[in-house]
Amino acid sequence: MRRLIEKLNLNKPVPFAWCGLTDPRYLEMVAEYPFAAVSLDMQHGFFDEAAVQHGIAAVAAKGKAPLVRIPVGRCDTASRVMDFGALGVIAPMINSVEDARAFARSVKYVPRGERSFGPRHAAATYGVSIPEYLDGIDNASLALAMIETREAVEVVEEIVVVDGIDGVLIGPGDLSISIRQNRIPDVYGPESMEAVSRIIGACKTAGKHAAAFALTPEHANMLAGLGAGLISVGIDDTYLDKGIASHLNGLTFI
Ligand code: 3PY
Ligand code: MG
Repeated sequence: MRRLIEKLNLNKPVPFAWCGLTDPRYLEMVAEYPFAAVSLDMQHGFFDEAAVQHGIAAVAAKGKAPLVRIPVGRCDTASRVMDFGALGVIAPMINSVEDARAFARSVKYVPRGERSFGPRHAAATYGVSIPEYLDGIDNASLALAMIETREAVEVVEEIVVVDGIDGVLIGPGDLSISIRQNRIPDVYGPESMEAVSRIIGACKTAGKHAAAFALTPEHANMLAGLGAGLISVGIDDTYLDKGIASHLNGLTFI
């Protein structure tokens, strides 16, 4: 388990899974696929704190990095899921430098932040001592600020340089809603692509990670080509739809 405390290698694009369904056995099965990480969604998925605790343990037990998307504005939850053993936190709707600073402070310990001391469960998750955990976690953990509004794109260069922010994660649905002022998302549609390039460019310039959400392999490949490093591919619905559909497609009697 010790190797998980090491930073994810994001020098080349890697896929990660995006889960809103909470059953730990399901999460173990997802984690067995070649994903570098599995993210557990408390914003739009079913994860509450108890489910996140069990989900983190299930993902870590499979040797994959557990990431958690917290609800909007919940820096207290960011610290808590780190204490449960998350290796990264994804914060939705980071729209300003102030939002980014508050988020980063909740994920990192002093001197970079103000995460409160309570790491015994997290250290145990990785089979390391508390001093080892305290020594390694701020470097290993990922504080990813979601950039998903026009307002955020306008200050993305300032957000990415905030100390403790390890990178950003593009939320293409909300980004398109904000840019087009239309509640029906146009994920990676033409009106979003200038913002997407600007976000990835800002990360490259600052030496921070560019992560992104994708529903299809086509979008994931496009993002890898633009220089994104950590790219989610699909969600529970698509994992299940494609799997079930492929079984039913083979039947001769329906
Ligand atoms: C978005 O596309 O807005 C997201 O937050 C992805 O879940
Ligand atoms: Mg969103």
